[in-house]
Amino acid sequence: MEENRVLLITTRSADESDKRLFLKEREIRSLLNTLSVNVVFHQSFPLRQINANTYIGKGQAESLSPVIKYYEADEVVIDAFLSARQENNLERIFGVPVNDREGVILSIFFQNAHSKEARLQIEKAEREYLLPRLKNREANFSQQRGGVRGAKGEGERQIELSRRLLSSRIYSLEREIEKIKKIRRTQRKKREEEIFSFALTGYTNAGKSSLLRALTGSPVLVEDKLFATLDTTTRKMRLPDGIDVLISDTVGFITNLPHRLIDAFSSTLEEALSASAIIIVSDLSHPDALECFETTKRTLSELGADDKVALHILNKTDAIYDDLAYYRLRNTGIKTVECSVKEMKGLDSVISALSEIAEKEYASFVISVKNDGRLYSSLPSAAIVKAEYEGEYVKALIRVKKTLEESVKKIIEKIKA
Ligand SMILES: Nc1nc2c(ncn2[C@@H]2O[C@H](COP(=O)(O)OP(=O)(O)OP(=O)(O)O)[C@@H](O)[C@H]2O)c(=O)[nH]1
Ligand SMILES: [Mg+2]
Repeated sequence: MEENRVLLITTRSADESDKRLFLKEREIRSLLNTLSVNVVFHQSFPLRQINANTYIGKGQAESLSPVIKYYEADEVVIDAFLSARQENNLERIFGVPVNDREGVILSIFFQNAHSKEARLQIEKAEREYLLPRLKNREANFSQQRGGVRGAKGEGERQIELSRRLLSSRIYSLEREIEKIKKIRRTQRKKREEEIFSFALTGYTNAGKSSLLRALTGSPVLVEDKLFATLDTTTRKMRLPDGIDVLISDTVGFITNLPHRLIDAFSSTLEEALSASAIIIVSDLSHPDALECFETTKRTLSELGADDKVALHILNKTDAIYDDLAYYRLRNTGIKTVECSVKEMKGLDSVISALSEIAEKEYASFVISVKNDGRLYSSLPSAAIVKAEYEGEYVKALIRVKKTLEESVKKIIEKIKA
């Protein structure tokens, strides 16, 4: 399929530094790259004031019309959040569909959503985004064409639906998502009691999935793409001291992640963030690793999960971009370890940090009971760390989550009785 030809507009406010601007442009380009569109022209405008009708100045917008024709652009992408009105007016001036940052991120999510739950969530977010824009799009483009939003043709089909249909679909999606959430919550509650769990969080492309794969040896999708992971993937891992823990990997964060998407992914995020401990993964090869870390912390705090952050993993030590950022990231006050998943270096320090955190939640005690098999049939095998036989007795080292200590001790009393 031919790539869509995109004209990209970025803006610069008076207080933005060159570096910030460079990073912003780099990021929107890598987002567009993830969608495999072809940026045929890029225009950066100074932004003194946001125009309520056209976001950028009307004159600025009009000056681009001939450029769009010359480059035969199929669409315009602007790295900003537009209101439906601004988008509508710009589309009329440009004569081609206009997409904003949210539209771009939504399309990536749409492209990368594989599980049923992720698809439901992204469909809901997309429909909510389209709702106020529906009329405009129908009026502006009676002839539908492709575009960032329509990379899969799905955008077009949705535009054809009436507003009413859209609303009722959003309602039924909400109900379906709620049902899945309930099931997840019940399953989770049971699991939480028994096993310690970690959640890997961090900026998109930091290497969360790579880490999960390296630590657990299970096949997980790793890609040099933004938002490669949208689902929460959970894997079991046995720590060297014999404790089994769960590790989850989930959707990455990004600066200016539209709130609608955080909401949309609340069900998968909730799953990850309910972990016993949260790990932040930083990417040392990112030109603005510090800002990525801040964004992650901010997002976690908006989600009410920042108090669970127990470990900071600095990944990609093989490709450190900025020594000062590296220094600062090592001194955030959070327990920090470093690694390169690519070179398989430092993983042992990651594992010992995980052990140290998990161990605190476990209680160990030695018991001596009759060797009649009842110990093994009454307790989960993972709870029995070591057993020595002394005549008709067995002496065992028991280790369980502190939350289970009382009930396990009661079971042992019964065995003894
Ligand atoms: N140089 C280097 N690259 C790495 C390292 N670890 C992971 N990567 C690469 O970073 C890219 C992103 O890795 P992922 O594991 O998919 O990142 P993620 O955090 O899961 O990303 P999302 O799912 O998109 O949020 C891939 O191309 C990896 O091969 C590392 O230690 N060094
Ligand atoms: Mg991932």
